Amino acid sequence: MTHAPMIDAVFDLDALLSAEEREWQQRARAFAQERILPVIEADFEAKHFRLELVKQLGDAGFLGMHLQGYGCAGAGAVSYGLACLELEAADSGWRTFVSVQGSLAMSAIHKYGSEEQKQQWLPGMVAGDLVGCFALTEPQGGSDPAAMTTTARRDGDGWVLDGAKRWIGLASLADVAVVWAKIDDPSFGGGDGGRAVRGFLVPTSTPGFTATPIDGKLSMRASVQCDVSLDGVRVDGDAILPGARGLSGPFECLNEARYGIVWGAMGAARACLDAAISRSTSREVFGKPIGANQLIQAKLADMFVEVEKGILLALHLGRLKERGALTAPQISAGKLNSVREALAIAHEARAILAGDGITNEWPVMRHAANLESVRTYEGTDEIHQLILGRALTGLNAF
Ligand code: TGC
Repeated sequence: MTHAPMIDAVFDLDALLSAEEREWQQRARAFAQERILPVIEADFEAKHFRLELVKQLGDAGFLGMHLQGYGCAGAGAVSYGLACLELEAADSGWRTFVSVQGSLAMSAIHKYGSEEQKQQWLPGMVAGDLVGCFALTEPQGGSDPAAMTTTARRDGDGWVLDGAKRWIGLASLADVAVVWAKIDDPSFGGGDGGRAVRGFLVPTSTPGFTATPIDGKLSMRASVQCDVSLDGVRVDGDAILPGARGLSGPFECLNEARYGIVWGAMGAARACLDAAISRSTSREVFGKPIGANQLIQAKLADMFVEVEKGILLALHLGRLKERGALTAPQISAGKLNSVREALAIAHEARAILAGDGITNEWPVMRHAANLESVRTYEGTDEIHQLILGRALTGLNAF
C-alpha cells in the first residue's frame, strides 16, 4: 500500500523542509517501499531478521547519518528524523535497527570514545560491515539504570565485567557491545551510585560474552532483542570510554534514540491512517463505502489531526536540536505524545478495518503490536510523564 499523498498536501510539510531534507526523506521512503515492505509481513510471521538489509542501509547512508566524520553523512537532525519516520512507516523493527546502531552504539563511541576507538569501530559501522549494540537495561527492570548490578573491576591493566543485560537490540548479531557497568576503582570515579557508571567497548567475541535472542515476542518479530550475560569478561584497559562518566553518559545516548522515536512513531501512525483511508473507500457496507459514513469520517479526521500535530511537533523539536537547544523534558514530551497517539491511531485503524484489520493483509495489527515495544523501551510513558512532572514541579517522584 502506498502513502496517500493528500495527507502531505494539507499542511504542506514539504514547504517547511530544505531540498536536502526532502531528498533524505525520499531516499528513506524508497528504501522502505522497495526493500522492507515487500518482505516484512513474511519476516514478521517467520521471526526472520533480514541481515542483508544491514549492508544496504549502510550503502544508502542511513547508519549514523546524523554524525560527523568517520564516513558518516553529517545530515541534520530533521533529515535523520524524516528517515526514521519513513523506515518506521514500513516497520518499527527496522527503524529500531537504525536507532540502536546509529543513535545508541555509534553515538556512544562518537561522543565518548578515544580517537583510536572511533577509528577502530565507526567506519565499519557506518558502512554496515560492523554492528553495534547498547547494553544498558538489566533483567530486573529498565526504568532505573542507576540500580544496575553489572560491575567492572580492575584486573591488572584491564577490566573484568560481570552481570546480565536484557532487551538488548542486535546483541547476537553485534560485533561490539557498548556495555554500561559500575566500577569499583575510585581513581576512575568508582564508588556508590550512578556516578560510578562507565561505558566499555566489548568485542562480542570476548570469552564470557553471551547473547541469546529472546523468543516468544509478539511485537517487533522481524528484529532481534537479546539477553546478554557477562561472565568474567576481560577487556583491555583501553576498552573504557574515556569521555563518559556517570549516568549522563548513557542518558545522552538515550536522548538521541528517543528523538528518533518522536519521528518514527509518526511513521507507523501514518501507515495506519493510510490503511484506514484506503479501506474506507474500498469497502462497502449498507450499500455505500464505509468512508461515506459520518462516524468513519470523524475517526479519520481525528487520526489525521494527531498525525499532523505529531509530525509538526517532531519538526519543531528537530529544529531545536539543530540549534543545540533541545532539552530532555522536550524530548520526553515528544516521545510520550508520538507513541501514545500512534498507538491510539493504530487501534482506531484496526477497528475501521474490522475483520481485515486482524489479518496480515494489512499492516495495522503489526504496527500496533510493534508500538507496544516502542512504548516500553527508551523510557515508558510513565517515565516520560514523571520526567515532565519533575520539570513542571521541581519535585522528583521517582
Ligand atoms: P538523575 O538523578 O535524574 O540523573 C542522573 C544523572 O544523569 C543525568 N541525566 C541526563 N543526562 C542527559 N540526558 C538525560 N535525559 C538525563 N537524565 C538524567 C543527570 O543530570 C545526572 O547527571 P549528574 O552528572 O548530575 O550525575 O537520575 P535518576 O536515576 O533519578 O533518573 C531518573 C530517570 C527515571 C529519569 C532515568 O532513570 C530514566 O530516564 N529512566 C528510563 C531509562 C530508560 O529509558 N531505559 C530504557 C533504555 S532502552 C534500552 O536499553 C534497550 S532499547 C534499545 C535496544 O533495542 O537495545
